[in-house]
Amino acid sequence: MSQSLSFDAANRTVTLTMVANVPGTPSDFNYNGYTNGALVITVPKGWDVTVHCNDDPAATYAHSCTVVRGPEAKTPAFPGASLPDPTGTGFVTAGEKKTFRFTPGAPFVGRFACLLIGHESGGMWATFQVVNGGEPSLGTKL
Ligand SMILES: [Cu+2]
Repeated sequence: MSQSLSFDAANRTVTLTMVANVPGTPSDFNYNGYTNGALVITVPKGWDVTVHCNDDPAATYAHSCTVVRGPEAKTPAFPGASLPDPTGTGFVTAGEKKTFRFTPGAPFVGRFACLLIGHESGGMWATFQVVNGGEPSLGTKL
C-alpha cells in the first residue's frame, strides 16, 4: 500500500492511486482492499492532488471515484474532485484507468466514494480528510 500515495513537498503535489475491486478481500466494493472508511487519506489544504482511479484487472464490477462531503452525497466536495459524471458514465471497468486532479481549498473530513448505485452503501468508501499543514499520508483504522 505504500506506493499508493506519493508526494512532492517542495511543489505541494500529491499522487494517489486507488484500485477498485481488489480481489481476495471480503467485499468487491473496496478500494485498495479496504472498505467502510478503514483506509484513511490525509491531504493538506491547498496541495495539488492527482488521483488515479483504476479498476483492478480482475474486477467483477465497474466502479467510480469521487471525493464527497458525507454519506451518500452525490456531488464532489471540491471542483474537479471526481471522475466526470460519477453517477453515470464516469466509471472504470476491469483493467481501465482514469485520472482526475483537484486542489482542496479548506479542511474537512469526508469520504472518497464510489457513487455507482449501491456501492458506497455496500462499503465502498475511504475516509478522506483535508488538514491545515503537515504532509499527505495514507493510513488505516479499524
Ligand atoms: Cu463501485
